[in-house]
Amino acid sequence: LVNIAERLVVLLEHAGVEVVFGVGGTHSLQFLGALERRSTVRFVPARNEQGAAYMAVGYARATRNVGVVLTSTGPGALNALSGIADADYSSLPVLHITTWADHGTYSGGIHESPFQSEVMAGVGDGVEKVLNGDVDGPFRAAWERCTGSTPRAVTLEIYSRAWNTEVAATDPAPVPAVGSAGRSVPAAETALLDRAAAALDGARQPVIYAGGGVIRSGASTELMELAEALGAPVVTSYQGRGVATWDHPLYLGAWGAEPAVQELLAASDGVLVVGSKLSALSTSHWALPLPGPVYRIDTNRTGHGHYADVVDIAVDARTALEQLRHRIDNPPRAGEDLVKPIVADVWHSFRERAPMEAAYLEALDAALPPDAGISFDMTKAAFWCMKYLPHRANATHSFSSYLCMGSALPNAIGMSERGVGLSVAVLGDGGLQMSSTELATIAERQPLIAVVVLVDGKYGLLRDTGAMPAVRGSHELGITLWNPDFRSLAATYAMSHRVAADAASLGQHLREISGPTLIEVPQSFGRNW
Ligand SMILES: Cc1ncc(C[n+]2csc(CCOP(=O)(O)OP(=O)(O)O)c2C)c(N)n1
Repeated sequence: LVNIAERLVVLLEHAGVEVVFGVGGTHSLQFLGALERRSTVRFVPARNEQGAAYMAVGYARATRNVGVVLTSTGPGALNALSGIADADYSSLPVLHITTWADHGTYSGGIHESPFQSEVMAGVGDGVEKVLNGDVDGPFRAAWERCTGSTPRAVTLEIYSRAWNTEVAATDPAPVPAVGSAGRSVPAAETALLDRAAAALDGARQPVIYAGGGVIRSGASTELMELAEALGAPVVTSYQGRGVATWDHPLYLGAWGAEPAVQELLAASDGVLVVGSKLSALSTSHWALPLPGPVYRIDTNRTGHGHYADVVDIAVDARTALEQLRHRIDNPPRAGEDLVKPIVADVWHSFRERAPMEAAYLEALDAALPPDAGISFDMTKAAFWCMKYLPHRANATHSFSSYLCMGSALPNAIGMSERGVGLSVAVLGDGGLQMSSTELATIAERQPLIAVVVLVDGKYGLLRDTGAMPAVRGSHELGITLWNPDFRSLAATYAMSHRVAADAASLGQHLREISGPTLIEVPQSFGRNW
């Protein structure tokens, strides 16, 4: 016999979980004890549950494995909400393990939160509860939802008094491998795939729009093979920017707001959207024209509030792309001829309107190793990077589609748990202040990490947005902020400190990095990305 805490560790091991990020509590100490005794799954102690949740998000992005986060009843669980909501918004597999306490009627119990399950269910894909001796069933149900054809964030709530219940130490039943769900084509979707293939194959100028779902289902190769078969230019969302690199003659990148790309789409007569929410961010608030017919491969058949004519096809991205590829008969259109002048035009316009930003991005690109993990916070620099920082085939990027400030630092810590290469967080001084508690996690684990902080003493993005006549925001109130001395801050957390006063020195500091380093960039980027 083993107790539920030990059983849960065994279940995690069997599911291939390598690491749990979290903060313990009196209600979850038994689980920490079981982790310590078995020592099969690493535990990364975050300093705040929001940090822990965003570490799980970064880890899930970098490894495509399930990110696991541990919190405890009430305040601990609620601290993690934005990270869990973010994971679910971005369809990332995150398993949130927490506890609950039941006092029947209100009795002022420790962390008593009678609403906890409803709140958790509201931000993610529901809650599985462990009440008594059965932990295998709820774990399996939660795992299957996390790793389904649309990955989700799911909470597993263990009753805080159930940990010591003993259960049989049998071999756990195998759980589905991550990425194995949804590889078959539901019969109802076959006819839609036929229709989409015919529309694209017959189009004069087909275009493909790819989102993060392509990367998460490991379908980048299949996407580009279909693009080549059609001769279709490929535009991406911010999350889809890694599907190819700029040396591919059909690849445009996350340029949905560029006038030349909008013209290209306006002139197209067949669009395939794959694994994308068609979010405001990547379509310049849905101004990106998508003239019909538009088919969207997405395992959630949700329809779209702004692109009402989109026809959803509920098939896993990789499977759908393979199937579409087999249905293409016509020779490819000369999409490369359309892409070439757009690429030249976009780069020219970028370098002309933003020479300082372009220099920093070039330095960053030249200094990053090909397998770097790089996360971006809600700093203006992030928006420039999303659009214009080249992506390497083996790199991972992490950017909160949910636009949550304070996410990039823990994201990079989570990415560093993939165990190889350099991790870089790019954030503003505001974003650093929102997450600097996790510098302690860095000090403890000593990952190869660069924390690149753009220092302007302001919430720069808010200041610039507020200055727009339509907004009339504050000039100083809630905008200009006190900053710590970053050299002392780095020293406190046993990190190296560098100042990159220009682009070249940013590149140099990144190339020379040998341990946790805080790189201060005394610069505010523009807002005209
Ligand atoms: C959790 C959260 N709180 C508030 C905001 C609103 N917000 C968006 S950008 C921003 C300011 C960011 O400032 P900073 O990190 O210094 O970067 P900068 O804009 O100066 O480059 C704020 C407060 C947010 N996106 N997320």
